[in-house]
Amino acid sequence: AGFRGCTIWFTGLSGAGKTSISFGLEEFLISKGIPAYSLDGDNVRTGLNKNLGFSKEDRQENIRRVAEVARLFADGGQICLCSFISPFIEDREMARKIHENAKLPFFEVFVDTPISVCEQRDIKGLYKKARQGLIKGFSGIDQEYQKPKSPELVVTTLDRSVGECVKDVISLLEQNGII
Ligand code: GGZ
Repeated sequence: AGFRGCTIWFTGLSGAGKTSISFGLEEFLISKGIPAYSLDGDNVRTGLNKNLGFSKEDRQENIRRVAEVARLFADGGQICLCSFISPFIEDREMARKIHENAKLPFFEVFVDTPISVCEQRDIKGLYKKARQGLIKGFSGIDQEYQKPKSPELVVTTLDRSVGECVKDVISLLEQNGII
């Protein structure tokens, strides 16, 4: 068989820690000689998906395109790390289906950080703006975030370092024979 790619799909609120965990994991994998690449709003919404906003329809199209790109990366032998809020169960199921149809492993990881903590951190000041009504349709504030019902892994971040969270995902990959 040999090494085949896969996709790890991080879902969670803005500021939950998805991208930090993804970058930490990417660094670990690369250091072991395992090809990995991270996709997130910062590198996808500025280019490929710059014509998309945050309505339910646009988020769905965002997730669809990202899932197709991830499938290509995974098919090319990479571990593709996707960090998107992806607030709707139906859209995450679509991403999963796209991988299942291509017989590529797909792992949904719920980065479970309470909204109160995300809002307290408010790294980019977006929660404040959402509360003020300056941003409409913000996930967890005035648009829904649907928690995963049966993700492959739940990572809690409260009182834990990024390194500890990364280890949780490494264990998942080991248990599934990916690494
Ligand atoms: C949620 C928003 C919004 C709204 C801008 N709702 O913390 P961030 O800044 O860096 O991550 C958020 C990012 C979300 O993009 P995604 O592509 O992950 O979303 S989705 O999967 O739902 O399509 C946030 C910023 O964009 N942002 N407006 N209204 N997040």
